[in-house]
Amino acid sequence: MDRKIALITGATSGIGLETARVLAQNNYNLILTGRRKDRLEQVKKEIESDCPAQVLILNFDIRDKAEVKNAYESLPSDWKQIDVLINNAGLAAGLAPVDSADMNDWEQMIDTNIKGLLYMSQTVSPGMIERKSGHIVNISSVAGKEVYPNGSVYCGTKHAVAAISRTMRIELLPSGVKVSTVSPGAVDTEFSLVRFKGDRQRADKVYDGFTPLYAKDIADTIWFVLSRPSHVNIDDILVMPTAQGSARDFFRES
Ligand code: NDP
Ligand code: 8X3
Repeated sequence: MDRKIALITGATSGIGLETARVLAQNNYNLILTGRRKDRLEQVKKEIESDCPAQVLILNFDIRDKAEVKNAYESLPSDWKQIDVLINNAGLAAGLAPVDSADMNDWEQMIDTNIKGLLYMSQTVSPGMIERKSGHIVNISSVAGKEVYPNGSVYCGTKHAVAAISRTMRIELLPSGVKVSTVSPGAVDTEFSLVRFKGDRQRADKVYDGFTPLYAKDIADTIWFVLSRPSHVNIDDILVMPTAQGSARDFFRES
């Protein structure tokens, strides 16, 4: 295969889906993951009909470490030589203070955003280390740099992603494997619909009165990070909508 291989977690919507489209146009074959199998099949069909990329889908829940390992083991051996891992799968569940938030939401965010990312990294990085080549891109957030009320655990998970990324960057120095963090502000994806458990009105209000980022903006940023020369590592990049100045400051046209 002369195309490189990228594994993107959470490729059924939003940032992961757009990143799949961008990388397919830039000489990558893709391994796409997520829980919604029908969507994965749809994306595979779309990408393979649009460009010469090959797409392999892995349908599993990233919170389950046995499923993560089994999914990787099910890959044909040449597909196990993953050049790029995009740790993108993640979510916010709820928006509530510590004294009354739903503990199940906490479990879901911690298990997905932190533990899922770790399971994927431990599964894929040994091959990269052995080959002395590879790039891991972790999707954190402005919430990995700042906090906001009612977002303690989501912010906590994204601070953890930032800390894990910085640690892995140092651990992987001898192997030459790159580690980058991409930290977006508000991106109009299914993120808020998931956070508010299907409440479309509440989700839409998040993006009211200003132009948010779109998934393609972050996919293009990821491509920028990946396409630097071999001696350049983008350690961390914060990308915000022009109308957003911090996790809490937005300029909204009324
Ligand atoms: P979406 O909800 O559109 O996409 C989230 C993706 O994560 C989906 O493909 C979903 O797939 C996958 N996912 C969620 N839980 C699991 C799970 N348990 N197992 C496997 N896959 C899972 O949101 P975004 O594209 O916005 O989010 C992508 C990343 O970007 C997240 O890490 C998010 O925290 C981060 N981010 C988002 C921002 C925003 O404003 N949108 C800003 C900053 C960071 P499926 O449901 O099919 O399993
Ligand atoms: C998503 C952006 O500000 O809702 O990471 O936490 S925010």
